Amino acid sequence: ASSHSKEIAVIKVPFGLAGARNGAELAPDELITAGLKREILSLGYRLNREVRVDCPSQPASVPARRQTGKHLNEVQQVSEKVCHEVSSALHEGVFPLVLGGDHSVGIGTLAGLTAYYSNLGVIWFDAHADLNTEEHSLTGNMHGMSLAAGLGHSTFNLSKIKGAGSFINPSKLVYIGLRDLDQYEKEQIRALGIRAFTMHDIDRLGMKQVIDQAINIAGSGTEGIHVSFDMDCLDPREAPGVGTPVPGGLSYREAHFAMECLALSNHVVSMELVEVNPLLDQNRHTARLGVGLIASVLGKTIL
Ligand code: EXY
Ligand code: MN
Ligand code: MN
Ligand code: MN
Repeated sequence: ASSHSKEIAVIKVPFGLAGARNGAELAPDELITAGLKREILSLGYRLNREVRVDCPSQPASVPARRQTGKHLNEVQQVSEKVCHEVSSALHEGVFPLVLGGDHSVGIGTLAGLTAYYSNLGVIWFDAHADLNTEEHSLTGNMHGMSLAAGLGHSTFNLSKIKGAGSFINPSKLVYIGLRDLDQYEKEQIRALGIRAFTMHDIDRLGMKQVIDQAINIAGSGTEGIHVSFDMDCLDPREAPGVGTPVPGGLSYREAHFAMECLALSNHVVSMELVEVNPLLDQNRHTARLGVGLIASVLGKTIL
């Protein structure tokens, strides 16, 4: 599967229990309402299927001890279902497009990708590094632990998910848009040598240099690039409808330009878009922006 495979599986994951506030569970429907399917079809893709992963909305029990991550059981259930849907699509040659949900949905996406790919590049667009372990997290919110799970650093990690393959290689992982890191996450990025383009780097180098280097790192010698797109990478003036906004983010054109370059690279094999929060949005603005960014990754051009 790659972005030239003209079949897409839309995998909706209405799960928000691992975020900082309610609302991300409403995002998949909001993105559909904002015109996602129309965009996909007008780009010449076939909608192979539209799956809605059944997600718990109320915790089955009192939240687990903070040290285990809040709502661990629910995150684990959702991760296994998402893993199954993503890996099924890949095995059929269909491009998986995962619609979160909070960013804990990314654990299941990575699990499903590693079921199929053993050497995957990942570009993680985010204000945050999502590298906390249960032990180091200051909040216990598992949307801040997705990459620790993908790399195998947290207790709950890919090895606990039925069907997942091996961990993500940190040397093939690239961040874009970071600006809100916990001390432990900073230490981890340095210790692991993860390529991290912070907002400072984007200011200094410009998005063209940043995305070219990111594609080079994640796309050279790998089977393809997974784009994990947390909408809070954008500036809150562009994307107000996110659960954990941080000032000083990507502009509208920086984000679209990055997506357009990814499309031109022909290396993108899957995408997820997470953390849209319709309850905090203004006139569906953030959802519509998310749809536009997906269209750009799928090859929409201005002319
Ligand atoms: N680092 C903070 C935490 O661990 O709670 C904030 C994480 C926000 C995560 C958002 C989804 O990217
Ligand atoms: Mn995130
Ligand atoms: Mn984030
Ligand atoms: Mn290449």
